[in-house]
Amino acid sequence: MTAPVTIPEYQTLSVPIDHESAVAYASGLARERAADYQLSGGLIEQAAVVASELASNIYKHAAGGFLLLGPAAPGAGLHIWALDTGPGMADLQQCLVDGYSTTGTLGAGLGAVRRMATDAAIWSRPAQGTVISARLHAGRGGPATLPGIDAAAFCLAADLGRDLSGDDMVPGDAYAFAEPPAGATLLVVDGLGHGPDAAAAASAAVTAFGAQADQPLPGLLTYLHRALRGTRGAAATVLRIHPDRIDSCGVGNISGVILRAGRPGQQLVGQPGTLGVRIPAPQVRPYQLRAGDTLVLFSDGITSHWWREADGEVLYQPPGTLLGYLAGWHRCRHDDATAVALRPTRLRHAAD
Ligand SMILES: [Mn+2]
Repeated sequence: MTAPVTIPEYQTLSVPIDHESAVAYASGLARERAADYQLSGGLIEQAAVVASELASNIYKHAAGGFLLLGPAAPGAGLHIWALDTGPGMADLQQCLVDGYSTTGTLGAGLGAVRRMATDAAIWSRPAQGTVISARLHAGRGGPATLPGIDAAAFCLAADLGRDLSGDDMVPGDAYAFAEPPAGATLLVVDGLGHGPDAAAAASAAVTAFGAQADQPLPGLLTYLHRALRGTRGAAATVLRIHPDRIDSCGVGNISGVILRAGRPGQQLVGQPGTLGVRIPAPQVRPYQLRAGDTLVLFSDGITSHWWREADGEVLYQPPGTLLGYLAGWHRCRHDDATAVALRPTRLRHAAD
């Protein structure tokens, strides 16, 4: 018997729906995680029903797929993704209406998902597959943090096979949000390599970030660098969200891209270096992020320049379905994979 593994709060769990028993397993796991993420009573049961409907959908109608379960970051709540590589759905709006179904129970299941989730969205392409993103938030109207910004995130551990000890399934990546008076701040970190030593470096960065997130970004990155001495080291980017721009400061291979009007606009530029080992004098770079733009930060467990292969339509997707697409179609399974997407939903700066 292996020792129970402590799941970091930022970790997203992946459940392959490859057998009928996976439906009950996914539902039970959603119930557990919903409690971990401060959902209460009725919402815990609703999370279990949503996971059960989505998983049984995949089992009955898709050639193969999986559920992702993680925090509805930032803030309290559960984010469930259903990803399948089946034929896709011809008419999405119809599929979200109870009673409509192309193949038996599909429509009814999705209607229940839409009613029970705080928000639910679907992206589907014939012959490619389907992403369903469903979030259950503790409060009405979504997360209390990051007002005016739709945000989503996942952090998946490398999938190295079934024979590993539990520790190897802890991600060597991490992300964290903080809301200091200086402005909402985000960390994405990738501990070198994968496995327990990478996880220790990533976790040390999250702890240090929580303690000093109110610092100016160069000071914050330098603090993280010192906190990671003695660890294996990490790549990391810290972002601060201002009303009229986003400031970014990072070392190593955390990538970022801003999608504007369905096209990849700017890519975020970092500096060479490794936190905990050697970093240059940190530089802050400002970027414009307008209402409707989407900023995606991601570790190297997501294929670089994924937007070049993406169907143009997917680049317009909101953070939930966009990240589901990345996790389903652009993830390198042998490495930990983290992505965070931010989209301002209203104008935050009158002059812009
Ligand atoms: Mn990596």
